[in-house]
Amino acid sequence: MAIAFKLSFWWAACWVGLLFLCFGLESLVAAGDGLLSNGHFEVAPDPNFLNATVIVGETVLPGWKIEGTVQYITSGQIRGPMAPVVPQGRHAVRLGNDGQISQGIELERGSVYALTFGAARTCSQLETLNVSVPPTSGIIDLQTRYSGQGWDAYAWGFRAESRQAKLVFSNPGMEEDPTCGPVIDSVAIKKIPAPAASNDQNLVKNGDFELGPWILRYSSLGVMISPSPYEDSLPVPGWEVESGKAARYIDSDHFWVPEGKRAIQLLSGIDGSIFQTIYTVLGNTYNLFFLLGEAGDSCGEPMAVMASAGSRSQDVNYSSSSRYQSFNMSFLADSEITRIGFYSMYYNTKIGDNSSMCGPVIDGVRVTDLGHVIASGSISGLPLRLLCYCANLLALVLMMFFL
Ligand SMILES: [Ca+2]
Repeated sequence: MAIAFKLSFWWAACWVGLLFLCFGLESLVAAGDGLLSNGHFEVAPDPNFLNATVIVGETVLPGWKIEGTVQYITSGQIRGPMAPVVPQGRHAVRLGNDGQISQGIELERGSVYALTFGAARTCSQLETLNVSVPPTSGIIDLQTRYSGQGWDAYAWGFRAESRQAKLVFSNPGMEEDPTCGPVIDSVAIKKIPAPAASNDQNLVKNGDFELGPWILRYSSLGVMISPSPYEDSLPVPGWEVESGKAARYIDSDHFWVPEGKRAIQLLSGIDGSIFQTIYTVLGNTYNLFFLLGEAGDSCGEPMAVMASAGSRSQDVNYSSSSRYQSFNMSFLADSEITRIGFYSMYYNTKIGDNSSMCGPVIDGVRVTDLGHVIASGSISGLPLRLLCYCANLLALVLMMFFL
């Protein structure tokens, strides 16, 4: 009798534990690297909670909480010029007026994370997408379509302020047609390790671009890196994107990458330039080394980049004789902080596909300190200040002699 009671007690305890576990999983998903819970939206809501395509009910879409007008999009279901694109699989969601989807995620407090998601605009050219993990938020500009497939994957970085957080996508726009608005698909997350500290061999952090956001495995579009105001939580650590356009983060599974598995492709001329600031010693000479290549994506030539370091800049042409070439450029530091930057000299598109943007690839960026070197390099290593001091001393002695 006592044994039977004990067994029933343990069974009951197990059931209660399981219930709590299920409830916890539904409301909060531990964010390992990869897709979020129902991040591809392929697990559909019960058809009884769909009014045509509009989702009716806050918690009927598995994994997500819904607010405002949110449509559940099925590939091929809506036809015509405003037909939304489904980036991956058969299903996606579209955020209409005041539309919002959210999911609880578990993070490591203080760590940097990058979200990757597919997004497309539908009706208006001015569509934007709000992404936030409170208290941090950002706006993704969907005005430019970088690929001819009608959608792009984007990355957005943030620093985790708490262990339990909420990821929110929302549509900040108000359209005449309440069902207009951005489409979202394939939401993934990746914890971004801190880049190794710069050293004498290389003052550039993450110069090989190996640290960066999750790349969707099925996608050959890379991931767009947009300008971000948060310097300490960049999706490609160390590297910032300037102006209003984006640069494309690419992987060796889908593109030619000069070194390792990741690199960056420059698009959009000066509007999509990337840069990094490094600490330098005033008056020292440095060498900037980098690899310039093509992505193997049938990009129309010519391709060239403008490389800059401090006040020095140089245009470098890509030659199709090899997949990539290496370049060196020396520069004199005229400040204790020097900006290293690259941008594409042309607005390239793919051969036979003017709607797909492409461009040169940068990888393996290294800056090394050469010390004090006279401009010609003929008195290599002799300290400039010592020379000036000797010249001044000689002038003083001569003056005293003649007076
Ligand atoms: Ca690389």
